[in-house]
Amino acid sequence: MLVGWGGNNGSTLTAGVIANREGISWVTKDGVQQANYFGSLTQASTCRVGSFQGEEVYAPFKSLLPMVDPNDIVFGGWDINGANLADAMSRAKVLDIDLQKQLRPLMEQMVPLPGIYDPDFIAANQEERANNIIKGTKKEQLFKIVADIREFKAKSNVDQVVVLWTANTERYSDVIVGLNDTKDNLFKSLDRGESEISPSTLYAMACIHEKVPFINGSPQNTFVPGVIEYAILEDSLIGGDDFKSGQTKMKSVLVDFLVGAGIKPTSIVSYNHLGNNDGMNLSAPQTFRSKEISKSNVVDDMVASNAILYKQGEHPDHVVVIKYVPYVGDSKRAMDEYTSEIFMGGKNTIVMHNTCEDSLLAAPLILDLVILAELLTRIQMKQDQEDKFHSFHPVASLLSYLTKAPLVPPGTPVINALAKQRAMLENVFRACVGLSPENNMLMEYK
Ligand code: NAI
Ligand code: DG6
Repeated sequence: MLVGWGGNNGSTLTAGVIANREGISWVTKDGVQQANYFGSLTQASTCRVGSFQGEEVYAPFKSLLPMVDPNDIVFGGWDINGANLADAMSRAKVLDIDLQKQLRPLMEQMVPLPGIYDPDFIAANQEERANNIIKGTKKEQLFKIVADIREFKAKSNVDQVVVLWTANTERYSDVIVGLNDTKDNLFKSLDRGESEISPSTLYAMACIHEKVPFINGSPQNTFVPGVIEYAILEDSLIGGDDFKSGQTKMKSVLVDFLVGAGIKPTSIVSYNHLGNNDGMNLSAPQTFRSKEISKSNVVDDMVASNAILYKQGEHPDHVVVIKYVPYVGDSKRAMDEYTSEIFMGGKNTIVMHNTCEDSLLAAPLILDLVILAELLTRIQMKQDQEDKFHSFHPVASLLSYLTKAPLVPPGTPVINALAKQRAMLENVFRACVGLSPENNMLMEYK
């Protein structure tokens, strides 16, 4: 169930999964295009499983462990706008028209449930869109979401529901002692109808209540301390924050490479412009601030790893700019300049320009997050001294590869370097099938 189902990401993912399931192809000016899952870690990447007679052997990532097949996913969800998914797809202007025409009859009947709308948390420019909303107090809104989840599960007959937030970026909630700092205070605040409880926090609480995994694909602090405590007490999976689709993914590779090579990045300047509804919402200072925070902390672990290059507390200049340019629509432009100090006082400047449909990058990540979250609820572990198996910690740090600001259990290091994040996932999966972690020593050839 997607929160923000009728948005660009929600409609693009739904369309993409249906197109794959139905084996749809469509005509473009470059020829016939077949539906695929490019960009999805689970569906389109492979893992090395060993070597045989000098040949490296790779297996599809999705075949390592029993994972949900996208064809078996039933979509549902909420949106504060009542457009059906066919109209939402056409409003998004992401997919080719020949594909849209084929998908329309399969998507017209899909209509989002009313969502929780609070104009204080998203940009004022979203007001016109809000025509499908849940009325009532905060507590009534939360329990309407609970009822929606139960009804969806019963009607669709699925084994498990996973909820993922791909709705508009909210402003940060204030974290205040007595308000949302503990689970008990959060519930008391809910009873009082405190205005500082955001819609995304209400959806998260409803999911924890139902023990349904909840993933936050946007940058805001949905997971205030009271929510994290609630999830831990209920052992209900939460993951986030903010899909890591393009610019940040490059950053978490490039800076890792530079710092790992003994080169010192001293200035990182990242510009974006885009013209979709996400860009319009981010044009307000408070929502932009949420995104600025999640995009800015992504090199901290790499910088901290090299005390030869950086003194204690030293950090490269890091600036993030996002501008709304309606004409470019979903086709986001990301421009980055990395300046580094090299040998003997020299300077090295790398400049990158990336143009891509933002939602075509994000949709496969959503699929991965949902499939992996469901899988993580089925894996159990125990250490030598423990007598019983238990689930992983409910704060799902294993989803870090897919998020810009990985949510990790309290007291756990945050890893942003992309290769380390992938290795964590891959090695845990290998362990589940009795393979040792990939150490890249290649001792068999030494
Ligand atoms: P969008 O604006 O097209 O879609 C968001 C949808 O959420 C809209 O249909 C809106 O009506 C709905 N909505 C807003 N508040 C809601 C609420 N409280 N309950 C239910 N529905 C609500 O945006 P898009 O492009 O789909 O992006 C979605 C989110 O994903 C944004 O927060 C964006 O920042 C984040 N994101 C997107 C990435 C990408 O590459 N596309 C990458 C990283 C994050
Ligand atoms: C402009 O920054 C819009 C955002 O929603 C981004 O598209 C999104 O956060 C993706 O960011 P990145 O850094 O992963 O490309």
